[in-house]
Amino acid sequence: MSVEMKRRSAEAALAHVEPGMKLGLGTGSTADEFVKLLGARVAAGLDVVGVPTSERTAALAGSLGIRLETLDTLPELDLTIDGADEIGPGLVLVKGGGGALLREKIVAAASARMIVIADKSKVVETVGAFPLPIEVVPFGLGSTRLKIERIAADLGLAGPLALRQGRDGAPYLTDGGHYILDASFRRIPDPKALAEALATIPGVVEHGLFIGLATAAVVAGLDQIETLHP
Ligand code: ABF
Repeated sequence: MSVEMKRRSAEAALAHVEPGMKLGLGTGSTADEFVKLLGARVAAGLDVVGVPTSERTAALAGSLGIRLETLDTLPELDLTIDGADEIGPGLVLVKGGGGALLREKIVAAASARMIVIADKSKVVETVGAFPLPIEVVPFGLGSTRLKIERIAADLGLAGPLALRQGRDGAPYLTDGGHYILDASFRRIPDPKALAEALATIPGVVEHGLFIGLATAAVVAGLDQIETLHP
């Protein structure tokens, strides 16, 4: 997606921000566009406070003068704006390509509303073409991987689980110090069943299926912006 389309989607979401709001700030290149636009509004006098979903977003938002808090001081937020890797029917999302899924989900769950910003290419009929990020504890990786393969097989899903690598060739570490397995199931016809099954595995910290969290998605096409609802 062009930066221009990301910006237009972010601009449309910015229209939902009101003075005094407590905002969840997403992660990723589209969320970055939102944070930059928000920073400009804050510089012009808008009074809001943000809770970032990653160290990366915290650094960007802080550099733009956006006042930041945590969920310890602000346990309930008004609105979270975040990107997505896939947007399926009912606004079931796949997220976590940027590695921030755990904090993104905690922040989204703490928010009264979540608006997803994306371009039209992220909208899919069935989620799963984008490999599903599954955040796992490093301890017991082999056992956790086997359990994921087995519960997936029970649901008729199969595909490689790739341990995400960092730039240095070592396993990628999330902000929480966990690994990510990227599961290439290609199609996930029943995301709810998979989400429930993954939640039963002790070594799985979280997964990138966001179900029942997004309240709207602002999707930028080439020449129009569409708002989707669950
Ligand atoms: C975050 O950023 C993630 O959950 C998702 O993986 C990613 C989308 O990135 P981009 O906006 O750069 O496509 O929202």
